[in-house]
Amino acid sequence: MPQLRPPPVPDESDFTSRLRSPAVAARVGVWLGICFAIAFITGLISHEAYVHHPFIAFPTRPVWLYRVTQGLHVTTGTAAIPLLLVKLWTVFPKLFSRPPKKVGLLLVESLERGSIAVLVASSIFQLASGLLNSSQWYPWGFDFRATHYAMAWVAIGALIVHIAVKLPVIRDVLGADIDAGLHDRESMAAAAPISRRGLVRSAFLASGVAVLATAGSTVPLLRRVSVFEIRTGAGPAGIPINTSAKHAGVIPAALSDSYRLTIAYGGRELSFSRQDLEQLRQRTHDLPIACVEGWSASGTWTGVRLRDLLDLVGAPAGHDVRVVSMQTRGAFGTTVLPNQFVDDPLTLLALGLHGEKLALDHGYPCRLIAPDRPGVFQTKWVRKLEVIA
Ligand SMILES: Nc1nc2c(c(=O)[nH]1)N[C@H]1C(S)=C(S)[C@@H](COP(=O)(O)O)O[C@H]1N2
Ligand SMILES: [Mo]
Repeated sequence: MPQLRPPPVPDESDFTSRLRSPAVAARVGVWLGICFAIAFITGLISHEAYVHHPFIAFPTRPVWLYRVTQGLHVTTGTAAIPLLLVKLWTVFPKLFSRPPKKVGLLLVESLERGSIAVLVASSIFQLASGLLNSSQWYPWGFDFRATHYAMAWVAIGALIVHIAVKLPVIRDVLGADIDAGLHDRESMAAAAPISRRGLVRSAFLASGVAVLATAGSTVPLLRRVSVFEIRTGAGPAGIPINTSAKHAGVIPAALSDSYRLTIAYGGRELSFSRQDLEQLRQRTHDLPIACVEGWSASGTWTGVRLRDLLDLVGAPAGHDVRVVSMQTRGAFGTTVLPNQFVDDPLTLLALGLHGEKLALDHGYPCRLIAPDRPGVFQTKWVRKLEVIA
């Protein structure tokens, strides 16, 4: 019987392309590092906007801050995907380098390789889970936000170790011409179909295309080239919809004549029909909806200032408010609005958008709209506002 042998494991020296050079890896790596740094910082900001800190209050101004940081987060994450693929391709032969014989060197190299393994795994996880999340696809069983946040620290930690270890090489190859050959392996002699410069430019181009294809969800001018972004601009009043009234299961309750908004503080409760709310003093403000998934849109909202409503039940400033919707399924039926948003004069219980009655899918009879707040907390189909003692 012929023996089945596994194919031989290649050696680093079997990879001969001139393109798989530290000079290429470092140039792509710089931009990858910049993307990761921006995504990390804006991710921390998003995390802060989500957790309700009793001591560090998330600011309510500028009203567009979360819109910009979250747009940057998703854009830099998207831009990083082609860069990471090219970088992994250039350094791939390293996987097959023979370990050094000396114990001291072996220890250093094990640490280095360990950190790279962690970096590669966490980077792929971050970019893949982020991409799926921004395309509103949640095929996993874990809490996306908690996992993506924890992995961000792992990735950034491993990245810092990686840069520190590679600094001498990075300095050398970035200080010289891309074709100078510093730190190249001896086997890198084969001709390549494109130049090193060509490969680096292609990586940047692919990254730019990925950005243009997604950034239309935040930058209106880019909308027409954003082929991946089909949600933006669709939806009543030109604003996309996240969770329709049908999906939330609120249509009968939202359209019912017996609809009342209840406002509760201490033992006091007042209730308002939609007509009652329309009789109160109306204000109009331009405020964005900025979804964590990266899309955002400006709206001109008309409605009752939240603070005015709370004054009617005698609630003093400085209290958080529980915003309860008619939605019974899903995680975002009830949210808590921190007091700095409650007391901000721009925070509205909106009844209209762009001069029209609020569409059912945008939260009719009324929805919350607060400045500089992640979209997910801009609760629609509100039925109760409860001042938390
Ligand atoms: N009750 C309720 N309100 C909600 C949601 C929801 O699922 N249920 N989704 C939120 C999310 S994730 C976003 S981005 C905004 C989007 O508002 P829009 O659909 O009017 O654009 O609504 C928020 N309000
Ligand atoms: Mo959202």
